[in-house]
Amino acid sequence: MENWHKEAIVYQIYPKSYSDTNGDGIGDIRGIINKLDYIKSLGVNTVWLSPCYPSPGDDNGYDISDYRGIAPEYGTLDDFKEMLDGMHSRGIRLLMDLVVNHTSDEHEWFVQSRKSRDNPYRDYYIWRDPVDGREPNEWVAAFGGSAWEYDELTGQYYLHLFSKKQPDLNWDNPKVRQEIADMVNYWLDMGVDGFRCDVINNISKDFTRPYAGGNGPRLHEFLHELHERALAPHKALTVGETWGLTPAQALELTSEARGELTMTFQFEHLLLGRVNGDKFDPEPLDKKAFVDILAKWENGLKDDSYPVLVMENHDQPRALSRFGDLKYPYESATMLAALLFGMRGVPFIYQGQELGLHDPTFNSLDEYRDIETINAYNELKASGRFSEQELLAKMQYGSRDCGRTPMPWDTSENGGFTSGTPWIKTQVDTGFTVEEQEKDENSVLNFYRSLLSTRKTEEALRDGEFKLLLNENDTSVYTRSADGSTVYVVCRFADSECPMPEIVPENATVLLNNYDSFEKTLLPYQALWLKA
Ligand code: TEU
Ligand code: CA
Repeated sequence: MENWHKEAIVYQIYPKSYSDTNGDGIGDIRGIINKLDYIKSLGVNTVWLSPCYPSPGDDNGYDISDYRGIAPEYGTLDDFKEMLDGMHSRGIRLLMDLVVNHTSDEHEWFVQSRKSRDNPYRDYYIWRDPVDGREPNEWVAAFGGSAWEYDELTGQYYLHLFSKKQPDLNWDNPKVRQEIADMVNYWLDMGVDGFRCDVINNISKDFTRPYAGGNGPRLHEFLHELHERALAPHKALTVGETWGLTPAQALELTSEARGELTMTFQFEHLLLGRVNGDKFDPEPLDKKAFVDILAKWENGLKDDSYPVLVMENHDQPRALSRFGDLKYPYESATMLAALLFGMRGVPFIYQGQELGLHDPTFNSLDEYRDIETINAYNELKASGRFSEQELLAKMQYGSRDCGRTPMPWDTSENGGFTSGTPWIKTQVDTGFTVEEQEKDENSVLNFYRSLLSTRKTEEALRDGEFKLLLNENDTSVYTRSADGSTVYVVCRFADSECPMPEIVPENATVLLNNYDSFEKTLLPYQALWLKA
């Protein structure tokens, strides 16, 4: 089906933390297979699976050592095919994670590349001579330190925008591009439906910039080529992970006529609550800006592109802890869902978000596993500016591990995630397990189910036009309209009541409500979808 992305509702699985079936403390593909009926029951029709390829695990699988295999800790290729069949027979499509800005340094290409300057794989990566005995430029890696690593053996530096175990591929080399296209075809021929494309706007570097980054001069050319060689023939869906774009740049990447990507994520609202976007530097959330930014993207992409609606993934602390209110966990988690997923675009729901999870508590550095967190802690500690307590508070605020602890399935030890020792701590809070929420009609889980089924049946909520009518004093109202039918989305983004805004029609039909009543007062964190 062409354009199936407009109907997609995506559930992201982080395999390491989903469900463990063999007691090694690591989630696995058989664990996903066991949960397929649960996934189907949510009302999603697409799964994005974070990387499950062989990897030394420096960055939990985002450092791939074999693009065509399945990590032994996750299972076998046969398990993978069984999972894919199980999804397809339930009407669920599968997006894999395409991590092609970099490989692991243990990938055979890099093992060869670093051997000698004239190795046939040398130009698969980005090697530079030292400049004045130092790094070729000032670029800094996302996980700390220089983006250049010196390699004794051949006397040159290689580029790594992430950890030094994640060398960047050289997309200017046509052989690299052909290898990637062949690999993409390999998975698509197997029946995979598309890809989430990791840091994809970095594949073409802009070396004129003072800071590390992509959006380089050949980005569009590279993406169009991949589209022609692999994606278009399979009608594959792609969603680009693209930080820091403007709506105009996003349109360029996703307009249908150009044939590059289907959609791109926009994360601008996820930078809020952080001084200059620094995840370890907290500031109070600007709630008005949260809604204004979402509206800006709705309006910016309305003509020729379909937005992505996201507030959680494996790189982010939980939305309830970031944007919600722990004194109103049900009300604020459901309000955030109604606010975001009432908009035009493809909903992305990260595992555990459907339970309204909040961040787990980390008591010491050794409870963390994430390379970014551990490196940031060590860098900040070395600066001598913070006490141990302040450092731990910073990590608790921004760590990616906040979203990576295992799914709490039931109230047994380790939440039923594993019978062994989990790879990272589990936190199981009363009321926040699948088992309990299944039984509770008024759970976040069941709210997500009704939200998603309402979205599917209301024409205006699918491709209808978005219009922001009000966003002030912690109350926002927007409409979605199609073919003469209009849905009002009304949200109270505060722990206090306020009068119902006058622009809200009085005699509307309630499609969705996180309280029992719809009267003249909007209650704390109340959210309504109303049909005029
Ligand atoms: O993330 C890219 C990215 O820029 C950030 O979201 C990242 O989490 C980090 O905070 C940068 O400071 C993608 C993946 O989602 C992430 O898990 C990987 O670690 C990263 O790429 C490298 O592959
Ligand atoms: Ca396992």
